[in-house]
Amino acid sequence: MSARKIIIDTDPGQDDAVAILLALASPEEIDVLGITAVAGNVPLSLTAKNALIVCELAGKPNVKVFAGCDRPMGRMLVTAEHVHGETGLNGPVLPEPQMALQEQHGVDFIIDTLRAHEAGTVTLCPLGPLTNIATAFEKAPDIIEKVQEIVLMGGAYFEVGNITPAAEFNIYVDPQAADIVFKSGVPLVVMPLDVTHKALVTKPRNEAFRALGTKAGVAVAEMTDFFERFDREKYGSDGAPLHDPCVTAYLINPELFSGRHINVEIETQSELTMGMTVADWWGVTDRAPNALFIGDLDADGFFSLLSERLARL
Ligand SMILES: [Ca+2]
Repeated sequence: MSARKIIIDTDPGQDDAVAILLALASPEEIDVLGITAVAGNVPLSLTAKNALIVCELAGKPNVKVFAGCDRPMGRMLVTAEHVHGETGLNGPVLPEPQMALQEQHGVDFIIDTLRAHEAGTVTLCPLGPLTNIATAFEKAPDIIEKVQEIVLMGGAYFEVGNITPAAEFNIYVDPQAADIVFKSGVPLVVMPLDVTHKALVTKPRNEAFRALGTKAGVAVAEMTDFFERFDREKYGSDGAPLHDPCVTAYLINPELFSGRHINVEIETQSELTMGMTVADWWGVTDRAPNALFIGDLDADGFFSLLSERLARL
């Protein structure tokens, strides 16, 4: 089987960084056509720069990186420095990037790439708010039916919310964009908090990253050291959840994950529950399924895949 062509849409973010490293370390399964940055965890100027830093950390300076939208479609930008630090990549000391951003806007790159490829051959992998994807769909509706699949991190059902009591961060930041994507008809695979909170970097798992002794392995260990403090205080958990790498791990080995094909709708009206993913996990409505909503993973398999691949960088 040839490598799956993907566009990574991202707001790095330490866990985005690990997701990107995993993709770039896995050329047999994943062909990264480009990376588009979006405002989210930190403002766009930083997410775009961080995407460059991560490509260089991976030793892949030829990856094309584009800046996309700098704010959500209909709301003020909400960021998460309280989780990720001022730069979004706090933890390791990484050099200023030598690579330059591409001149084209990230949204136009998404549109042109889908138009240039045969239908059903390009997968979109959003790891942040869905602003770039929804903006591309609004600007060029002809591309929607060309998308093979969208595999995204966002939402929650059993874990409910992490930025408000009702909403997960990526969906909350741009619920309007999420609504467009979830109603688009494109096959969706969703990695909600329900599964990502099971991908915990425990101490032995973090030591395994550090023990790789490579630049990337040590940087990943230092990144998780940084945001682990936040999660330990907030959830009292054993370690930090690696949200976004669930997306790229799924592309490499979907058998690590299990879920249900269900209807998922986005709350866009109520301020109290804004950005909630209303997931019909129990099948209590007759609304048509629109997403494979993941609920569980083989955590040990996930972390051994991650260590094995990071060792290559
Ligand atoms: Ca992210």
